[in-house]
Amino acid sequence: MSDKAYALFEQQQQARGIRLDEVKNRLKELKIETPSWGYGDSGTRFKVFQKTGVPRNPFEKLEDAAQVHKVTGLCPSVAIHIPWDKVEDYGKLRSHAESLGLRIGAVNPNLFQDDDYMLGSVTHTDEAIRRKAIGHLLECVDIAKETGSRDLSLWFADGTNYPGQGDIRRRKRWMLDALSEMYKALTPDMRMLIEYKAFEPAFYHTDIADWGMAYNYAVKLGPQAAVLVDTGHHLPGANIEHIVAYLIDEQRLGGFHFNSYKYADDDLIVGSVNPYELFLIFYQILNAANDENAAIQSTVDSIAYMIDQSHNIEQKIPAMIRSVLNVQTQYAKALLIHHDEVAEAAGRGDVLGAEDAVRRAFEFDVTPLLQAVREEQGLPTDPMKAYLAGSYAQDILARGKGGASW
Ligand code: PSV
Ligand code: MN
Ligand code: MN
Repeated sequence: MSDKAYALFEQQQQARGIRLDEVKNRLKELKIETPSWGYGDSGTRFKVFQKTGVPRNPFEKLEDAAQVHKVTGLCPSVAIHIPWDKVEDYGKLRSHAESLGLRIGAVNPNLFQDDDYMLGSVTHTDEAIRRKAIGHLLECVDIAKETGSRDLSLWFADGTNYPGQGDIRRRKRWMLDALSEMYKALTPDMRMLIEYKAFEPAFYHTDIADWGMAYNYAVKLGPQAAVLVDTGHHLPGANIEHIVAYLIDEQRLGGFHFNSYKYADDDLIVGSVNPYELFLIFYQILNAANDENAAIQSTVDSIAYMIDQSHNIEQKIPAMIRSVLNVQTQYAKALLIHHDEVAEAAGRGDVLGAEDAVRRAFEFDVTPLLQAVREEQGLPTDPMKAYLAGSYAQDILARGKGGASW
């Protein structure tokens, strides 16, 4: 993209009263965490495809993640999943991350892959199994202390397939018991992010099925608990932006797991089918960032943006680069919304004018802006091209097949 294209873009935005210096600063501050499990082999319940060059251990997953950060400048932290990323010495894993210019991000417990958990983990009727599950949650808090992680992201597969299979109200209380025990173990700067999911793997009821249930647990637990919105976990037609705005206003939006889906949660590349939804999510966040209430601003500032995708058929590192670039693009577009214009039109009752003021920002091509920002940051102007032109993709083939998988 030429300087001419940027000059034109600048002129257009200045004429609209958009402060590009502020937009650029915000873009430089955007951080998106990538998941260790997005670099390993994964699949559907029908098959896990084994790819050549996939990382063989958590250390190599970090090395792959470092490549994404190197070309995008957007991804300085990596979420881990225990026991998939279990190592003997977490201090060593942390140092390895630091040597690559990264840090370890959210710690994700795994309460869904042990045979004991077939009928539930923290909501199992058998007390011994509930204890085992709580033990794992506490182990993850200890790991977070060693890795220096602020967030523990919690997703529970617990639920039932048939009416009568479980006592929903008793399970609700067991869930709260487990979360409360974990909450007490947190250090003051840690957070518990509670994820919800409408269905799958349980198909009749899921113990934390929607944002309201996650919110209720968070409120009962205390200020260090918040809701984690996984964009793929809603029933079709859900207005995710509304949920986002509501949770921010209640100061309980802790973070996102970004991905996209067409029919149901399937961890596809974020923004690949519904970029406007992603843009509208950022619209709500940026609208709240202007709130005069400092507590709301600080909620916005501490939102953890994370990718949660397992790439089945895609090349893993390019798929992750594509994902974070899609997030950056929609964020950049949302930064072009003129909030006063929207408010002014809405105040006049001008429905179409207000909608137009939001949508217009989405319609700008932000390529010249992103290229200018990358140039200022000393990053490649085309991160995907830069990665593909390098030798890393070739070099890792030496790892062979049969890498880490879930
Ligand atoms: C399962 O739906 C899931 O995709 C959840 O979103 C979790 O966050 C993720 O797996 C990792 O445990
Ligand atoms: Mn998730
Ligand atoms: Mn999911």
